Amino acid sequence: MTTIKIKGMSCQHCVMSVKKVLGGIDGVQNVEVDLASGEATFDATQPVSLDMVKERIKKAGYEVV
Ligand SMILES: [Cu+2]
Repeated sequence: MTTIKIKGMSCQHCVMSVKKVLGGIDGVQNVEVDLASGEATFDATQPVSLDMVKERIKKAGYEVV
């Protein structure tokens, strides 16, 4: 399981947006996003580039810290 910390989420809508972004990445499954801690966890069924994850989160308006 991979855990990343995301900055900029302020409500459930943000959580859904981040979930959608992560869930749209090839090989990413079981995405969970916690608003209170700002943490997102997911399982990767194939190697997932963290740089790519950061880029996509950024495009959605949030930041991986
Ligand atoms: Cu929001």
